[in-house]
Amino acid sequence: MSNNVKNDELYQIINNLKISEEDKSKIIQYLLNLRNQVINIMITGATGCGKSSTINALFGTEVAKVGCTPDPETMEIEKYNLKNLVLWDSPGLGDGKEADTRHAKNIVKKLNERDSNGNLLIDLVLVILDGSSRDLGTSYQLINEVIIPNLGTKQEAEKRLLVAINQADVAMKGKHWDFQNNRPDETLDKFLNEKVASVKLRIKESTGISVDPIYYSAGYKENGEDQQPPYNLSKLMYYIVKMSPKEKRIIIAANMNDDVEVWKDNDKLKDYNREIRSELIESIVDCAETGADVGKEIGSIFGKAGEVVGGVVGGVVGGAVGLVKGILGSIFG
Ligand SMILES: Nc1nc2c(ncn2[C@@H]2O[C@H](COP(=O)(O)OP(=O)(O)O)[C@@H](O)[C@H]2O)c(=O)[nH]1
Ligand SMILES: [Mg+2]
Repeated sequence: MSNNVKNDELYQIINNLKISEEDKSKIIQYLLNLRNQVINIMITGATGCGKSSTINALFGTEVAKVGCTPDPETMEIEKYNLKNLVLWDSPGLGDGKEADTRHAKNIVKKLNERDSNGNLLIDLVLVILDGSSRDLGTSYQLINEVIIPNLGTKQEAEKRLLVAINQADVAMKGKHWDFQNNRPDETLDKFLNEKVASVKLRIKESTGISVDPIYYSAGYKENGEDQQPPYNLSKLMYYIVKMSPKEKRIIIAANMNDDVEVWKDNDKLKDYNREIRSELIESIVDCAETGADVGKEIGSIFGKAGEVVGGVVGGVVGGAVGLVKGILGSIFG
């Protein structure tokens, strides 16, 4: 019964759109079919690089425990089941020879796993690097020797690998971070961009694979006292959305953190929140195979709640995320 109620809600929203009946039913069909789709993302990197913090920032708090090393006995990959989204949190290298061998083996196995349809299970691998660390040797080893050789062809590898440098705020030991505005000053920005370039180069030289690394900060929370919101989290989310299979992108939206604070502070190279919104709308229009004019109409529901916040943050990843999650939540239950 509850399912019927939820469906009614969805139908109502779609029905109110000023689009053809045919397009309405196409969209509803596409969204309902998504119930049978699951997106799988692997998140890996050295212990302490900020995997748990990143997961919590992206998808809402209380998902992963921060500052916890996985059980050294089992060393299992941690699995987080969200709404049709599965996160595989796996320790990278640097925990000692024996542990490293086990971690590598687990990662290789997971990367080669296939779902019941025979497709590769992992849609996207996010490798997180600790931006405050001078020695990224084990991270390069993880990327170049463990992950990339198990991502398939060059093309497949480039499509499925996202490298992100975390802890941008403490990359220069806390210096050159503008705490007032929660962003790096010019010196730190330059330093981080050089780091991005050098990571890109090291991967390219070793494997021939071209990645487009970004830097960000997952932020931190300590006992509810000392707090710092993330920086460039929308940029990270934009890359995640863009690199995910088109038909599954909307699932990510259904799981985004609805705390507006986390999406506020980003570099100005792009309006990432707006870009995410466009990507999502485009994915619905494309996957449902509706007319081109439909995008604008969908945009009108996606945009509405954004205005409530007073235009501080636009698009889905602003205030609208709550509304969109509401709509999508009615699909994914
Ligand atoms: N300053 C700062 N600290 C961070 C950031 N991300 C994570 N941390 C801290 O780094 C430590 C390890 O983070 P955690 O998420 O548990 O790393 P994991 O082992 O990879 O899951 C924790 O104390 C976090 O609060 C960040 O962007 N900036
Ligand atoms: Mg962790």
